Amino acid sequence: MNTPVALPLATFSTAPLVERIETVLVDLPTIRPHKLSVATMQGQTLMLVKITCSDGISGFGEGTTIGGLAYGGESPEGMKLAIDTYFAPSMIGQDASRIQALMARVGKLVKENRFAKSAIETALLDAHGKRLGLPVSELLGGRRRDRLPVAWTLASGDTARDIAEAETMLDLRRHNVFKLKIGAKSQNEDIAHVAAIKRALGDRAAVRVDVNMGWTETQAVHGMAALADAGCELVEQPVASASALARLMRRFPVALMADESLNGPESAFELAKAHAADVFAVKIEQSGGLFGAQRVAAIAEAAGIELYGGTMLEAAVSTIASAQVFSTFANLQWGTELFGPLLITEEILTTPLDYSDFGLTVPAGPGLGIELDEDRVAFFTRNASRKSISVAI
Ligand code: MUC
Ligand code: MG
Repeated sequence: MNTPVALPLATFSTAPLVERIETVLVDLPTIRPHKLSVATMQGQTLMLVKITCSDGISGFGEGTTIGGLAYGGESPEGMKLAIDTYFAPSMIGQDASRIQALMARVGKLVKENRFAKSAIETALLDAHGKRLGLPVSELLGGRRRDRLPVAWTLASGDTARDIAEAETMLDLRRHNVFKLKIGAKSQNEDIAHVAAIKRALGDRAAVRVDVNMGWTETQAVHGMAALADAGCELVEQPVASASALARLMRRFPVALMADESLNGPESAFELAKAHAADVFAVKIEQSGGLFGAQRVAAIAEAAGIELYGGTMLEAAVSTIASAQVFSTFANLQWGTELFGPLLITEEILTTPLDYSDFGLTVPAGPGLGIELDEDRVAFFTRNASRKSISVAI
């Protein structure tokens, strides 16, 4: 029989420890008002977090919402407060390289706050990737693709302007899949808007809609039939309730996608059990992080549900964290909508992301593989006193 051997203490003493956690709010303008059924966005606020470790390595994470608290229970300001007050004290001094163990520790102390958890986990993965000289995708099991298709959202609120915007995107070869935000106007106006855009673009582009829970179930029955007739290929979260989603399934020749109903692996399991979606819009923030997003994808694959890489209209940090994990999915049948950085007027990276040929290149450098422009971030950081974190890497 083998005698158990105690591991030498030195094994643990060299582990990089979490030394400092800093958060800032960064307010950035959008290129135009972005109109959803829940809010009209004139800008986006990023909650950026920087984790510095005892080996001198640091990583960045990002949390965003849509229209402050209009979309869900977390706001950028709330994430900052939660991280400063509750996450940070529980993480300081802990091993930064045992990311799943550290997130489990945080999970015991912080029950909800999935968006803040996603930002923290991203920062830990960014740091660890830099430490090991590997992209985050490789820490998550390895990427299966280096490029991701990227849809664009038409949400100016004006049909002619949306058509002109789509034509520009097609000319630039930046996007050929368009998601239309509807649900704020009357249903007849919305259907006419979608039909006009699909008629103008024809076979040159795919048209999908996101109702952001704006319809009742009876409205959805009429609306989905009309959207299918108009040539729309997918309807995202037309109603709020998961049971209503299940009742709408397979009644119309148009795919049904869950977004707001999908809040991490447990909800993915419930939606799969109820046959409530053809497609899951996986988002790292709603999933509570990158590992959570992989668990959601695994449940979808087991249930025969197709996958789409969603966004909370994040800027570069969280967009690339999403890209790193989406690149590991076995299937990504509906592509992604990782266009957030393009909705913002400001470039906050030293080297811009590669959006070309209707897709986004997943960076190949260590960690997230991006570098923040310190001066640009400091300039847009909230507070006149410029109490910004250092963003140098
Ligand atoms: C959502 O509900 O999907 C994604 C694209 C967009 O314009 O809004 C987001 C949120
Ligand atoms: Mg949505």
